[in-house]
Amino acid sequence: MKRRVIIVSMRLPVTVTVEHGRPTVRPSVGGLATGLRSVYAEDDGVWIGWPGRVEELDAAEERTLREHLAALHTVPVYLTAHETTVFYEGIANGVLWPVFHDRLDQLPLRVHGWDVYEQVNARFADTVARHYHPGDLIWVHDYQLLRVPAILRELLPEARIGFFLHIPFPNPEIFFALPSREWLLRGMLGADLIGFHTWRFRGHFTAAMRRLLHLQPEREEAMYEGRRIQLGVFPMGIDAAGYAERGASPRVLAEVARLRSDRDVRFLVGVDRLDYSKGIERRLLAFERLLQTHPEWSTRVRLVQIAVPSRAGVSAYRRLRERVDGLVGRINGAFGTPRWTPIHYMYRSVSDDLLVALYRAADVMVVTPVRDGMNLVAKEFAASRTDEDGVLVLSEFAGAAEELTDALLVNPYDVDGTAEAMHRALVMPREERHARMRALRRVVQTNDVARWVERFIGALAANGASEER
Ligand code: GDG
Repeated sequence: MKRRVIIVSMRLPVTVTVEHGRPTVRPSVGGLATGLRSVYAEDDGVWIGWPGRVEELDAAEERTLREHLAALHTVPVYLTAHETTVFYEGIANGVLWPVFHDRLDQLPLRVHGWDVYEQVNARFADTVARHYHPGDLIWVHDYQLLRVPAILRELLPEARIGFFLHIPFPNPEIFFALPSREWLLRGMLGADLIGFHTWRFRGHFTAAMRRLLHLQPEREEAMYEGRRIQLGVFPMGIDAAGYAERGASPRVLAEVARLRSDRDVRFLVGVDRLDYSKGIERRLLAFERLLQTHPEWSTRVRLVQIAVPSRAGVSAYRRLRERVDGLVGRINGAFGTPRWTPIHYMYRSVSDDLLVALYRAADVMVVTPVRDGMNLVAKEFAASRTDEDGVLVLSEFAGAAEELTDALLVNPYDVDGTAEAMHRALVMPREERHARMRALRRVVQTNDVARWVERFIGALAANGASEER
């Protein structure tokens, strides 16, 4: 029998806008929303999350918003302005994000706000409890909600609770820097199933359990407070068929033709949120190095870098933006000519069609994060390439590297080595490009987002039976 699923994530899969006091709600098309639509929208399930900052609404407007959201099977959890600052920007994005991405240098000197973190997590858990019917499966997502499983376990001792971490779980030596490390770990352990993108992250997690809680977890499960907890590896996929269809559509191909109107200029493409985990600065330096060491590429190659504005309320992100602006200006100033600009830099998001057109136009896609849970951009690139062409340069430090072994794998800290990989990708013979791309496409097609959802829900519903690949 199919069981109802309650999804719990920081953000709802909708975009809310308020114009002239009238709230409107549109479903968003992100990977998670697409993959999970089949479980929350079609089977009477529900998705609980934050609709984003909505202006102050009066009671009638709030009711309208709630009705719109209910029609999309979603339930809002609101944050006050103070909570947005302390919980979301302060703790989640200012403390947990850097630590989980190995960036202790980004930690504020004094960390405070754990009480607000607990308070917001408790509100999420309360909302879940209000919508819960016995037999439902609860699936909690990500680092903003690490305490939700434990709070829910108190409220609903019998419930089946799954937790998936979308970002890396760091090496315990780094995790231990968190003042509230034990409390956070115990938060996750409220779940019956804890999922990670990779074997490595799961290994870090079990090591932290051993050293901090003196537990003896096995590789795939652990006993904790008399309960058996499954520890699973579920590398997230994408809507591969959707990207293939868009990639082959006449609109996108027309855009590709416009982008590639100058046949003599080769294209490198990078697409990231502007985040220090994405390795954008070293990528720009590697591109500069390519122009220095291989001057034959001068005027014959360009890097199109999309940097999507992100977390501008956190000072580390504002500083990063200034550094990237400076680097782009310096490199273009040093190498540009009246008819050629080496780096085309866009600090904004682009439409889905333009995004896929860039994937299709790229001779080389450069995905070089210094740390990344998975990285869906790398997978979307491969899925879009129905022409079976294009080379992926991929960081060893992206979770995706465990699966996409036919990419040119690079160490993003090795700027010279990354520059050489860019060169190698640009001169790679056609046969080799096709062979590698075919292999990449097989992986993303087989392990798509629908399969990811099936595997996680299957393991959660299986009452403890292991669902390892
Ligand atoms: C977290 C983890 C993990 C980007 N620019 C535009 C645009 N995008 C879309 C991409 C892709 C998504 O945003 C970015 O996903 P990533 O996986 O690359 O990165 P994070 O946002 O950091 O996601 C990550 C992921 O969670 C899932 O578990 O893989 O490691 O950090 O889907 O297509 N979309 C459009 N315009 C843009 O300009 N339309």
